[in-house]
Amino acid sequence: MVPARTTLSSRDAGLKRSYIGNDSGAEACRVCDPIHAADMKLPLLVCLLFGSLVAAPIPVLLDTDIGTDIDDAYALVQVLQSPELELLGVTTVSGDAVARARLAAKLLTVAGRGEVPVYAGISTATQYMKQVEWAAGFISPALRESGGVEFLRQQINARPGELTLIAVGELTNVAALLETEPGIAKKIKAIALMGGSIRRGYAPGSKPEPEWNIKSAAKAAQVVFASGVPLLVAPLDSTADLKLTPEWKVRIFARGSPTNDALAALDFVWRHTNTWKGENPTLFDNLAVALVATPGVAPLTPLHLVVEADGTTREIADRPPNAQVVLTSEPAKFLEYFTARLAR
Ligand SMILES: [Ca+2]
Repeated sequence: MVPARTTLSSRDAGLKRSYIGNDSGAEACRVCDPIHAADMKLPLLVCLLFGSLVAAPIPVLLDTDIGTDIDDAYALVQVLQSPELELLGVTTVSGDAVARARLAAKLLTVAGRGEVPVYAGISTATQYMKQVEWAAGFISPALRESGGVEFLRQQINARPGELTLIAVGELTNVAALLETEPGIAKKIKAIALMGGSIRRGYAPGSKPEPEWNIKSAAKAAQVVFASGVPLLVAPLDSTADLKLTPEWKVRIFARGSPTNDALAALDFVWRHTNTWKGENPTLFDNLAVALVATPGVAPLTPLHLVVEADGTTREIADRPPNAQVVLTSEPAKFLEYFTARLAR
């Protein structure tokens, strides 16, 4: 990885501090567990001091196109398996957003988190989304078949400046949110998104090319990149080589939990029906989740990015940064991080 250090704005610096606090918090939790504390013969006072340093989980909203590529299903479980994060709700976008919401709600229920609100957002033209059949007919009091953008708006207004939005589909819902209320951008702590292609494309060594999430709704992406909300961006540069090959999946599926059994079923459906003949999941969206849960998981480079009408993302050298971007990654290191979380 290129250890590019970032020049953080005061707002970004606050974001960074809170993330670092949560990293240390996980360790502090273990230390202050009564059983382990007794083993370690730590005085109670030390534990109390550590306890005071434990940061609250980071409240997040997940906006997803779960049901087409498989990385979204893994990303939803990844959020649940990240103790640094508090999932306030899920919204869905593109294709049949209602069917996607049904899928997210069922997966959450299998995971024992059926109380998490799931709202369908904006639907668009029909897409391949065979996984949604796994959740056909699913109903839940937490599932709403419309109102995704309004749900996001209400959540953000209820806690201005506190919520991070993790956006791992096209940016249609997010742009609609930003356009629904003047000034709401300033109330969003950050948007972590998977999208773009800055210095390479899908294949190693290839030239940049319009990336799916951006090109599917380029105007929406333009709204987001011009919004002034601090952006954490995971483009193809750092995600396209994150291949979840069978040896990693064996570790995840051998966990034997109902959640991972569900992932195995969804992975199988995806593997044998996806229209682009993908064999191994690419963990595109999962780096965006990790950037929020675990700052430092990948190096950030401050860039000013603009979105062209065709979905090309271009860096402009002489403008102030509008995004912290991950340009490189170490696949084996990330896959170990990811697999350990899902297999725990
Ligand atoms: Ca996605």
